[in-house]
Amino acid sequence: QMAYVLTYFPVRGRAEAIRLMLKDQGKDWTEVTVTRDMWLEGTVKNSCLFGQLPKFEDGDLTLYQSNAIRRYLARKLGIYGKDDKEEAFIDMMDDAVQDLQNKYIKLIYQEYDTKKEDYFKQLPCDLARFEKILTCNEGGFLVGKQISFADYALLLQLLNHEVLCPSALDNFPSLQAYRDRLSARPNIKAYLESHAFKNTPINGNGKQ
Ligand code: 0HH
Repeated sequence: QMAYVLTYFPVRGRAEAIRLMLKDQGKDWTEVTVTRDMWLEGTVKNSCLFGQLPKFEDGDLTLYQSNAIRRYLARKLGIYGKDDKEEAFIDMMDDAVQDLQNKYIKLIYQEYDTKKEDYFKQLPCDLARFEKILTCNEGGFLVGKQISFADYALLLQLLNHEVLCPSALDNFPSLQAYRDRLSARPNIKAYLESHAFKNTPINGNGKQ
């Protein structure tokens, strides 16, 4: 079987949920790193279907759009629920995580110096929703009894938010337990402790 190829910038950004999923599922891939200079030259950008990265290749299949890539791999690796109903719930949860991620990205790239206090005020309200979901689901994951692609996205958002605001999870015992449990999965633990993860900035503008 040919190796997967993931092409992205030297940041965690929109590739990290793909990387974390592949690591946890024990899959190898080749990482192609595009630097700022390579990107600004224009040839790579022009070759991308929507002029953006990440790009993901599986043999002769080339995909763009990080969430399409995540769902493709989730289907292929069997981490997209056990039936149609779970699949729909996983989509719903993932969309909710995306809502949080979009707020985070807006803060980091557009409002970091002006709206941080407002963001910190709103954050407990957003996290409380996930706290409740995880408290109510005895399976230990967002949906059902097995990890899904949405869990990797939520774990990364929790880790990113703790960097932004170290006390973010203070009043959320279920979120803390979830963060600890997922971070302790052997492949995830090794990855989170790796040079590759630790030395890759979260965002492209140096803010975190
Ligand atoms: N909906 C798409 C997806 O989810 C959005 C992709 C996207 O926004 O896949 N790609 C951005 C990079 S993500 C992109 O290609 C943010 C990371 C920033 C790191 C930048 C490093 C230096 C780049 C000069 N942006 C480049 C562009 O649009 O030209």
